[in-house]
Amino acid sequence: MSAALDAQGRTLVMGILNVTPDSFSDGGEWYDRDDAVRHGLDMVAQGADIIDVGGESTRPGARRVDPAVERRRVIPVVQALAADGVAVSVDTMNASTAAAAIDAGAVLVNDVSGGLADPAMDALVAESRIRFVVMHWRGHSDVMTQHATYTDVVTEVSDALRRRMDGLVSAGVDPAQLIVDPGLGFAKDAGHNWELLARLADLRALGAPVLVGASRKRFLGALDGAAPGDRDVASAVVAAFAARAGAWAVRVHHVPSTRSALAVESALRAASAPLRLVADVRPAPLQGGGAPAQRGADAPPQHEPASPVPGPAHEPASPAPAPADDGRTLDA
Ligand code: PMM
Repeated sequence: MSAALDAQGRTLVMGILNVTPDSFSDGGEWYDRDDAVRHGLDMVAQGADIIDVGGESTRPGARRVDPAVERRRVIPVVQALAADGVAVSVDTMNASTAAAAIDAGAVLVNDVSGGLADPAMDALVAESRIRFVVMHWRGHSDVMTQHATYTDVVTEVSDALRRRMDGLVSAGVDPAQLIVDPGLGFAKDAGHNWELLARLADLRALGAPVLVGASRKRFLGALDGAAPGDRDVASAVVAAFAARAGAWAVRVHHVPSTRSALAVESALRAASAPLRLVADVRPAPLQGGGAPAQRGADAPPQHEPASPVPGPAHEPASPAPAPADDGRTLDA
């Protein structure tokens, strides 16, 4: 399993490379092989850790693409990037395309159906030992909006991901191969997406790294009417919040703004760590009325979830200074 996919003390950046004529944001832009390879290398130079190459649009209403056509689109791009030392992921629901991409050097299979669309996918993942993204999915793009009904979206997505992980493990997959993704926008309306983002840390209880794909999606445009190409600031802000919730990686179109946002989150976390440490080891000072000080809404959020689950090692990127014994506490 590729070391390039190990969290390096920070949330990783997966750059999106759609070799399609019709993806919702960048359809047609990287349809030519050389343009696609150049864009992939540019994203790496901008700080992408992984390049996710896809040949089938999954925008709402999209029609399926013949796997042979998909392979013609993606395999030469996967091959060229992998030969250049890039960690390549292939965004496909087809086991035949995934197998060809693995042969061409891909180190990760990103299946938006989590293995549900192609009955041959589980066995391929088990045999190849490839890392595999299990995204929450309720049906193909032409019907998915009909399935956007939930009583408790976070619990239902979490339970469905758990069932899919169990299915893959029964097929012989090592749990360490798996990465989970809530599938924002896939059979989810804007409210569902926001709820999932708000409770992203809950998904870490599944025990697998969490990938988040919010970039340029419609629910971000709904905030202010921005067109897909004008949603990178909103996408970067979501990336920072996802990192704060412990996301392993974010899947994005615009790498520079994402890296900036993640750097801000990382610096803030590093700066808040000593304060938290001081507050945690000292008895809470009494306030005027004698009540213990509260860790209320103003307190820095706990970065790690309550349950100890594997995931990104969210140590500060730079070593945090030792806690200053200067009387600073959260209440100061
Ligand atoms: N979203 C799209 C495509 N692939 N893969 C994962 N793992 N998660 C996502 O949210 C996701 C995905 C939507 O299409 P795009 O490539 O145009 O963003």
